[in-house]
Amino acid sequence: SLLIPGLLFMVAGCGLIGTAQPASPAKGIQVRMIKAGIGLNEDHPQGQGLKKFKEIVERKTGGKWKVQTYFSAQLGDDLKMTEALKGGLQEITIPSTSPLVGTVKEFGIFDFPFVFNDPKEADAVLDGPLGQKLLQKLPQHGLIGLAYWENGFRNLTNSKHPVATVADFRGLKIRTMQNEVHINAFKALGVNPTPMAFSEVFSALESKTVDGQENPLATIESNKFNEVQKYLSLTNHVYTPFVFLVSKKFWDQLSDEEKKILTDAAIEAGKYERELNRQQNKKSLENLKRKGMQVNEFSPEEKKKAQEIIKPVIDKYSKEFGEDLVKQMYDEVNKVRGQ
Ligand code: TF8
Repeated sequence: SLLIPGLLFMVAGCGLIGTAQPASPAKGIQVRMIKAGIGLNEDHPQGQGLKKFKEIVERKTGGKWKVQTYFSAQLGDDLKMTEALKGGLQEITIPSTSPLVGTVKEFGIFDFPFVFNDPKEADAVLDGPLGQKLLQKLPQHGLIGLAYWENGFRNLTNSKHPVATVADFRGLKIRTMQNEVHINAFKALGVNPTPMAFSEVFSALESKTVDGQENPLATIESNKFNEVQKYLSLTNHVYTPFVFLVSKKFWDQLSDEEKKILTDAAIEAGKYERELNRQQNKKSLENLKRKGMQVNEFSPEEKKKAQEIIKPVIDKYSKEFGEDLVKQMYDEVNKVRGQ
C-alpha cells in the first residue's frame, strides 16, 4: 500500500533530523548492561540486598536494564572495584566507607569507635544532613553515592585468647581495614595492626599470618572465620557503613527517568539489606556459638577504658577531618537520642 513507504519515509526523516541535532541527553529508558560487584558472599545480607536491587531495577525498566551481579570480590576488592568505577569499567559497587578515605578523607569520621549505640542512630545520621554532605564529595572523584547500606557493628575474633579487657588486646596481631584511624586506634591499644584487603583475610587467618580480625557477626559467619578463629569478643567497637556507589561516567549517560529508578532502587534495596542484616546478626551469634566459638562480652567499663586510650587518636583525626564535621556528627547523634 501507499501507507507503508510513507511511514518509512517519516521514520527515516526523523532519523535524519535527529542526527543533525546536537547530542541531547538520553530520553526514557535505554537498553543497558550493568556490572555490579561486591566483596561479600551471595548469602550475606549485602549479597541478598544486591539481588533485591537487581530485581527492582530490572522490573522498573521493563527488562531493558540487565544487572550482572558479582559476589565475593570476583571483580576485585573494595579499592579495586572503586577504581574501576572511576574509570568507567564497572558501573556499581558497595564498599565499606573505611577504605575510601583515600578518595574522601572525611568518611573517616565513621571510623571513630563507639559513636553510635544502635543501628537506628546510625540510620538517622547517615540518611540525614551529615551523611548526605559526605556523599556530595564523591562526584568530583568520578563517583556517585546513592545510599548507605549496613555493614554494622564490628566484633573482634582471634585464635589466641579471649579479649575481655583492654589489656587483652596487647600483643595481638590483628588484620584491619586499609584505614589510618583503625590502624592507629588499634596501635594505641597495643595491637600490632596489619592492614589488608578483605579478600585476603581468610587465608591470612588460616596461615596464622595474623591472630585475628574484626567484622560484624554476619560476615564472620558467612566467611567461615569460625573455622580458623576460636575466640569471639562482642566488642561492638565501631559501626562502619557500606556506601552504594555508581560510576559517574555511567551516571552522566542516564536520563532523569533512569536516574530516578536507579536511586530509588538503591535506597529500597538498602532498607531491605539493613533489616536483613539486623536479623542475621542475631542468628549468626547463635550459629557461631553452636559451631564452637567461645564468646565473651566486653563490658561497658572496659569500653570506657578503651575510649580513654584511643582519645588522642580521635583528637588528631578530628582536626584532620574537620572539627565542625565531627561536632555535627555528635550533635546529630544527640538529637536522635533526644538530648
Ligand atoms: C572489611 C569490610 C568488608 C567489606 C566487603 C569486603 O573488613 O568489613 O567486609 O568492605 O565489601 O574489609
